[in-house]
Amino acid sequence: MDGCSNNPRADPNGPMFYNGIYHLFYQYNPFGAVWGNIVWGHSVSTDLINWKQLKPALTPSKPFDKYGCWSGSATILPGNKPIILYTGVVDESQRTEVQNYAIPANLSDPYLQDWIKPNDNPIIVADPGVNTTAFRDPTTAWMGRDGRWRTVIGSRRSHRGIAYLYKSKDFKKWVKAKHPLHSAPKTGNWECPDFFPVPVQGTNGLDVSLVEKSDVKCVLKVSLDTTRYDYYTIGKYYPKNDRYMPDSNFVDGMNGLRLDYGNFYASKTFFDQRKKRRILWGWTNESDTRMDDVEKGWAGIQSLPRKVWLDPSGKQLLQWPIEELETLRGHKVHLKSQKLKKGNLVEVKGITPAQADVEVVFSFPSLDKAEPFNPSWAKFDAQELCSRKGSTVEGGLGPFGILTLASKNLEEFTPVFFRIFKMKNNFKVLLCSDASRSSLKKELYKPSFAGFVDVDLSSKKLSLRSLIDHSVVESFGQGGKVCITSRVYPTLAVFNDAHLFAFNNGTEAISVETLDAWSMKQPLIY
Ligand code: DQQ
Repeated sequence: MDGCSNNPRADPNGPMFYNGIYHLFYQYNPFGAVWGNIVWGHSVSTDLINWKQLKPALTPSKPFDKYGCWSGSATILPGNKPIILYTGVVDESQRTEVQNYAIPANLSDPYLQDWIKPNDNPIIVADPGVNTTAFRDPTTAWMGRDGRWRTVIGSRRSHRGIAYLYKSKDFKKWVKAKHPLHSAPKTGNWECPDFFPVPVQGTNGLDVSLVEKSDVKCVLKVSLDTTRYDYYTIGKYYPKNDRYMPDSNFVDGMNGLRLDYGNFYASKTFFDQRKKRRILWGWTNESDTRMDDVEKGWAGIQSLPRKVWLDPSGKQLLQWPIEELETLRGHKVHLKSQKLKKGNLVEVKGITPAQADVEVVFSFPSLDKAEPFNPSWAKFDAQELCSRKGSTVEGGLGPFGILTLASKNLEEFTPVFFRIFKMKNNFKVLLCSDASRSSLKKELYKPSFAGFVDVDLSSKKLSLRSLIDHSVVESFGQGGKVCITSRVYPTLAVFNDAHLFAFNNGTEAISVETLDAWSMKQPLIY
């Protein structure tokens, strides 16, 4: 799938909290449902739920951004002054990329509707030897203890992905650091890098200026245009030589950890000073065709805002939908201690399944019946395994989970489920969000997205939360250890004809310990 062919609303850009208002900018084509004419769309909110759409903040108009205002970030400078760093495309044939800045025209306008792109732009052009067509997406800048600003720009040299580090004393004159912040062979272009600190303990977020602190870990996320997924490593930033090193148990590139195992790309975080948390947004692109998008007149949505922090194990990040989403919860139903034998299907009635929030805890009496993991499957990644095993192929322990956006007679359904495999010395837990049966429509991308959940099964419990909203199912396995976003386009399971079930197709009976499901109200988009 080429996500780039249909991203009129795409990468989140420059998220920030400023004077009581949340700002979200995004890559946007104001003239159509396909990618092109890229401007910075702009929306504001006081609660991250209801959004007011404003006129675009940045549009191509100057020689330094004539062919596109591409992705970038916001930084709040001392004196409480926001500034945007973004990529400008300066010529069409060569697609030369440069970095520009923009500042609010009127700091007393609470919405910061007008932005000035001063004429001393561009402020960063590619140094000799740097690939000018892969030189983009500057990060939120931070000031080191030496008083110099730093920003990271994504790039590549041949197949080596590179995060260039640029430094400045005044935010205007930038110099490339001696070494990149980080780079890795055979990973391809690094789009939309994101670099931020996380406390070793607790769920709070930190301002990016704290990357130098000794008691924090740092996260480097890159978006790989070869696979169009977002990968991250966790490690340390070494101020002495201005480099980031992933800890030894992390790998760069496509074999590394993913923020989301589904439709989720070009993501970006920001530090929310208001609630001392770090919030992540990703671009959830469409899985329908370009023609469908033209017909709909739009394409591309933002994921739900997610709080992100370090798992106590230090081995991965955790993500959870921001608590404000719970204000949209309406009518609730609750199931308890519901036993599901092989083949059982229980409908969750009394809520609106096309727009719902579902939280489930499953339990099982033992792990004995877990299906042995065939060594020949070792060559499969989670997605391949999910597409072979699916939700209907009988297993030992699992598949069990929920069927979202299901039509009455199950002609269509998007199952989100676990399968547990027995390995030599431990277990492998697969979480799938399988779009393969999601729609009777043929020309759709219907992947069996999946990830492996690193979980201790001694409690014999697994938990799942899925947020369902017509064409999107965003799932969080085991408290946000594995997140999967699927875009699906049912033809029968729509509005009041959509159903929600809990199911088990494993030989071991399992129990729905608790299931809470809410109808979700519509936020205001105005
Ligand atoms: N989208 C932008 C680029 C970025 C890409 C262009 C990622 O700045 O690298 O619309 O989706």
